[in-house]
Amino acid sequence: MVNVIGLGYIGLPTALMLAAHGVEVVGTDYNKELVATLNAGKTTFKEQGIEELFATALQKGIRFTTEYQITDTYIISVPTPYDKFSKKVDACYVVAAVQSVMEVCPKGATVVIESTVSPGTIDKYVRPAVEKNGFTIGEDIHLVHAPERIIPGNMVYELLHNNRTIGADSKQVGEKIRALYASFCQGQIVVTDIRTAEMTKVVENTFRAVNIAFANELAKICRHDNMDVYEIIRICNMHPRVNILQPGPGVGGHCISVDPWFLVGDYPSLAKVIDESMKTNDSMPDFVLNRIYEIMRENNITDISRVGLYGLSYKENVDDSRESPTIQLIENQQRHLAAPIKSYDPYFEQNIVPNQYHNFEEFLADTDLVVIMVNHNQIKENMDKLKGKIVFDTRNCCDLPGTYRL
Ligand code: SAJ
Repeated sequence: MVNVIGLGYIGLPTALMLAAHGVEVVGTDYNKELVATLNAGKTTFKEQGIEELFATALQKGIRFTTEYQITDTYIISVPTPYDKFSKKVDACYVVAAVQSVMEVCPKGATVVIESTVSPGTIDKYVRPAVEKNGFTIGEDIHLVHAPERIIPGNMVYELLHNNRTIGADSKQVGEKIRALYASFCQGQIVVTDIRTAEMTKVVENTFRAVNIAFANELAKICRHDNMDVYEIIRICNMHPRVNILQPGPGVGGHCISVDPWFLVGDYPSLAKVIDESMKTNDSMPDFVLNRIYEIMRENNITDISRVGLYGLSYKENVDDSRESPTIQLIENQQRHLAAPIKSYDPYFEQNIVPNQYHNFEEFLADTDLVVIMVNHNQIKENMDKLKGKIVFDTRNCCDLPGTYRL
């Protein structure tokens, strides 16, 4: 039996996937409400294909509880927050989960850590906590790091098809866990050591952050001299060895906007390109805000209450607002003591920001300048409703004539 600890964005789909493929699974989370919701047969977030997967896993007997189970395999997928000032990862939840496992696990159990951690975290924090407990690593308990790679919006497909990395102290334990993941994962599963696995995860997200920053920097350069960044990227990408990403209003989510800071925090004098890239990405909500003021001036809009931000999530077609550029923009704008700009997002029924609308038509009726912050399918399918409005499209998804871009 596998006990999956932490039933959030990664733990829940992983637990469901294992169960759906015939592995006996118990999911544990300390949040009673979350466990009650799952036990009532409801999922806790929206994601393509998750309902069907949930139904199959329930059929196969998955259970949810707040208790840690006595078993030989644990998968830990608890959050790893980071300190915004020191830029260092806080492994407290991971360590606490490992400590709770040690209270119940039999000798020789394997603990797989899926949570993203900065390189060296397991050596620095997890091993000492285990040893302090009198456990001998490799005998009483085995540690494994199996970082997740799935992308919100396409999690179910990616769980099945992505290649994976397993970091373990011994080949034998690595192979055992490889076999467990191979119960559902159709991609290649590489077995390596723990430190390497930790580093690969952070490097993957850093690669993407640096490349998005490059696109964002190009957008700023092109804006400065009135060039079309999208046309330039499109043409450059026709070169066989060039593949530039898309500029945007900023980088959100709990991965790409966070993980690269771990490297900056740990290697401040070495991680220069990464540091500058992160700063470039972080500057984008302000860049958008300045551009809004510019477009308002150009169109004689003097009242910010006639401006509306479409999209509060960090990217298209997800209900995840972690590190959302729109929320950062609203927070920055409010520092200027103005009333908060109105916003609307079909994925958020509850208020998450002040002056949030819950009806698309009402939002449009009260808005002269629509700022597309997120290219949800809803807006792409309703572009005709923006006719007659001034549109500032930060995602390059609107082809109405006169649309302003980054
Ligand atoms: N973005 C751009 N321009 C682009 C691509 C993305 O501005 O060309 C923005 C998005 O709008 C969003 C942010 O970047 O705000 C990040 O979005 P994303 O779709 O690139 O990635 P995430 O954060 O949803 O998921 C990433 C993935 N990592 C990589 O692609 C290397 C995913 O595979 C990881 O599992 C996940 O981080 C994670 O949990 O680490």
